[in-house]
This record gives sequence, structure tokens and C-alpha cells, in this order.
Amino acid sequence: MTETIKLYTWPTPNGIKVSIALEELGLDYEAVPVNIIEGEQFDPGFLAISPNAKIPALVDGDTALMESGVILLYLAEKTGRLAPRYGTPEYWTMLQWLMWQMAHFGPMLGQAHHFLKFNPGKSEYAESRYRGETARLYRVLDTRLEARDYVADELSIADIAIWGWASRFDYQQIDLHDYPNVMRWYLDLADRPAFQRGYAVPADAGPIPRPEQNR
Ligand SMILES: N[C@@H](CCC(=O)N[C@@H](CS)C(=O)NCC(=O)O)C(=O)O
Repeated sequence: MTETIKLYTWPTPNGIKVSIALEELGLDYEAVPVNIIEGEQFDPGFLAISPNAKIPALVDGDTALMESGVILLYLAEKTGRLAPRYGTPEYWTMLQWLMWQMAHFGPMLGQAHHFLKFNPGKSEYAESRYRGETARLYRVLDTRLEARDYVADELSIADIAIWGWASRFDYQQIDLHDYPNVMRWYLDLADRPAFQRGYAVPADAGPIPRPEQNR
């Protein structure tokens, strides 16, 4: 009997990327909560799976993985879905946007959460730096989504990875009305039942945030 995939997670932008992908793919999995507020990411049992002490992590049989980008690639490879065929130009375009998320539209927005949402008033310089960089990255995404539905040709793990971070637009003090292409893409994906199910893993964190329709 094949073992059920185990997803170690918490309701954060990086955690929901993987639960949304698992829901889109219709794979059976067990979500194991790792309460990062209570410090459970430092438990030796979890560190054996995720040596960097971060969620998400995934175990599938003999394969244990940390880093959400790799986990998404693993799931796409396992199922042959949510990514173009390996080696095609479309594949590399998809991977480029996945890497863009992992290198920029995650680390920089994470710093925006740290300084703008959780530590306001501590550093004017840091607030200005990460506010500016966050806005710049949303402009890059908005330009990419001009006249296209997804960052690559079809819905892919790159969209899922980016969407996880866009869903915290309020933490980032981003008004999606300023980025109309991002707004359309964000709401289209938010309407997908798999996104709604994946957003609520490992615990219901309330409805998917939606920008006010009227200003
Ligand atoms: N590059 C990693 C980042 C993972 C990450 O930063 N996870 C956060 C939650 S979104 C975490 O576990 N934080 C716990 C801590 O910093 O102690 C990935 O994409 O998986």
C-alpha cells in the first residue's frame, strides 16, 4: 500500500502554496500542523525533515523535501500536471517565474510583512526600502499579466507560488486596484474551489482576502 503524502505546514504564504497545489492535483495527503508561533519548527523530529526549520515540508514515501519551490516542482513532475513538459521553452518560462517568486516575490515581501505589519515604527529606512521593493515587484507582475491569464501559458505551479504571497496584499499595504492585471488574475484564481480548499489548510484561516470592490 502506498503511504499518504504528508504535508507539514502552517497557514502562511509558503504553506498554502503547497496545499493549493495538492488540491488542484487532487492528490490524497495528510496535513500535519507545525505551529511556528509556538516554535514547533525547532522540534528535532521536524528538523530531520526540514533542516532549515521552516514550513512547508513534504514527505512522500522515501522522499522528504523542504523548500516550497522544490516541493511544487516535485508534485508537478510526479503528476505531469501544473507545468509544461520538461525542457520545452514553455517549461523554462514557467521555471523563470517560479524562481522569480522564490528569489524576490517572497523574500522581499516577507521583509515587508516584518517591518510594515509586525514591527511598524522600528526602522523608517527598512519600511521605505521594502515598501518600494514590494511595489516594484507588483509592477513587474502586473506587466507580465498584461493580456495573459497566467504568468506562463497555462495555470502552473508558478501562479500558485506567486498567488500565495499576493494573498497577503493587506500585510504589504498593497492596493490591488493599482495593479489591475494582478487584481484580475488574483480574483480569478481565488474563485477556484481548489484554491479555497488549499487556503484553509491546515486550519481554516477565514475566507480568502478580497480587495474592496469600490473605492
Ligand atoms: N524558502 C522557503 C521559505 C519558508 C519559510 O520562510 N517559511 C516560514 C513560514 S512562511 C517559516 O517556517 N517560518 C518559521 C520561522 O522563521 O521560524 C520556502 O519557500 O519553503
